[in-house]
Amino acid sequence: MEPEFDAVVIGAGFAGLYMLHRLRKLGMRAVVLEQGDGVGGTWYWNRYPGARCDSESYYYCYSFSKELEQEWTWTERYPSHPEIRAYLEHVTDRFGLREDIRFGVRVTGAGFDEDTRTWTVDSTSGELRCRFLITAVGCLSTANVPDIPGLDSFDGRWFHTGRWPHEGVDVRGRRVGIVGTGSTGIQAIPVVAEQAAHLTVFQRTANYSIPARNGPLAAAESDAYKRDYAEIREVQANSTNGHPFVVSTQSALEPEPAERERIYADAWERGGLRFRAAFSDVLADADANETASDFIRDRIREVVDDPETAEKLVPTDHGFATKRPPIDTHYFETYNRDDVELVDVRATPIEEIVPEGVRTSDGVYELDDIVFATGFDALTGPLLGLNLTGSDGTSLRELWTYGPRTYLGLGIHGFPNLFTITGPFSPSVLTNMPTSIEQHVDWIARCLEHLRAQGVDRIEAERSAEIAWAEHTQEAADATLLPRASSSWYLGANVPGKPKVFMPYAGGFARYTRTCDEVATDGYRGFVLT
Ligand code: N01
Repeated sequence: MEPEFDAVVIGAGFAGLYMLHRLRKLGMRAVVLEQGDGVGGTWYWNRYPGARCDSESYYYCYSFSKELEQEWTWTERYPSHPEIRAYLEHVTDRFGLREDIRFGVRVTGAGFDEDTRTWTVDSTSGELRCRFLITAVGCLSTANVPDIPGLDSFDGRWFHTGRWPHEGVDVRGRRVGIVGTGSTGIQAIPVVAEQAAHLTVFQRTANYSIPARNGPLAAAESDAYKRDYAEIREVQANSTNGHPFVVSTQSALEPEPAERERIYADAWERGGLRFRAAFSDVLADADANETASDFIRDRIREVVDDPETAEKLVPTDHGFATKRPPIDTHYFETYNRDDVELVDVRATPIEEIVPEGVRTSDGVYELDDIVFATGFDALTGPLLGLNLTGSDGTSLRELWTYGPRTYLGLGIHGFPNLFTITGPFSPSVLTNMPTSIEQHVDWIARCLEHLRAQGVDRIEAERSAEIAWAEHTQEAADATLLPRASSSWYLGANVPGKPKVFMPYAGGFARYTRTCDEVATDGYRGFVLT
């Protein structure tokens, strides 16, 4: 008996929406299950103060529709979280997707049945069956709340930035503590400092950050982007990271120090993630990286008035951009305020949470609100949370006890007819996400079309292909400085007990795309089609 759906997609963020659109175009019966009450995925949940994208708006968007590109106009250089949601709402209605999305439905488990070659998906609204299961659950959607003793005893309120209350949080007149200084903390800290009576920042690892230089997008700029989209998309497609900027071909060690300083200063003035493209080898050569790291360290010392605070904020245990680099609006300047205090919790660790606040080895910090900007169980967390069971009854959790294994980040041996959009071992978080998402969705759509044309209804990654891909992924990471940052969430180091495996594919977006295309052209080499 045919299942009721050809495909079930889990998640209605950038990935799920575009996947649904493509499935519809293929004439497939498809449904999206979304646990939130609206579209947006990551952007549905991350509504903390200051949340906006670090990619620039003109390319943090879909490219599949030329009409959409022309009709939507962004208002700022970096899109704020409400504007991204408004864009995705627009896309949902523009392409008539809403009727096939079931909101407020959480997937609680799914298993593959070999006899019928179908997936049975269990959810909070019941069970359904489908031929293909497609995860569009994002890479950074499972909140990581640290297991600090005593949290239940806290008399005040506490929040995780990735599950921010939709009605907002009024911190006026309150003593707030923020734990974490990653991209999220660095965005939230200056905004919360403006509003709260007092802010205490609990920092474990000092971080590099580049000024975002956000501002309104003038009509002339928007018009120019719209005119140049064909060229912009071409640059993205041929890039290492899906961003439309070209990485310099010059080594950071080539120019005289004064000239190198001038190049960094220009990049600092332009702001944003493209700072790391100032030289070719910032992420490949430790000495080159040190020049960028030193430049930023000097800027921190220049901006922060109190030398002791400045030294606490200067990163020394990893090189610039070996962890995901944040960008900011007045982050370091915030520490010049009298009502902001920095606590180095590596020197004086958090021991427990008490009714009055946070107790470190140095004493109690009295607080009314605690904000955990402590990140995510990245990449594997959202997939493991689905409780998937493969063809022989093995759970994904068991299979990945020692870390993830995938083929191209798209398929998993033992889990036939499952596609994982931006899964582990694909470029995902090292790239501009919508670019990687579109590439995966297009590849999956092409694959499904191929299966139909061949009259087959089962596809499974080969174990040998998975092993070879894991080796290649490790080699690609080892060719960069990225695995050297031992506290990085790329490695899973932020979640206690998580296996340390470098999870994103660091070999470059263009190279990865070529590999995926070759695999398809070779009749889906490394997959078994039956
Ligand atoms: O999370 P993080 P994030 N005690 O893991 C600290 C994307 N993003 O939400 O570095 C004390 O980077 C932890 O310390 P350490 C982006 O890809 C995008 O900030 O592990 N501290 C770190 O300082 C980003 O990289 C955008 O030593 C603890 C912080 O909490 C990714 O999301 C905006 C702790 C967590 O930093 C994740 O960023 C925001 C503990 N027990 C995020 N546990 C845009 O593009 C953790 N920490 C808009």
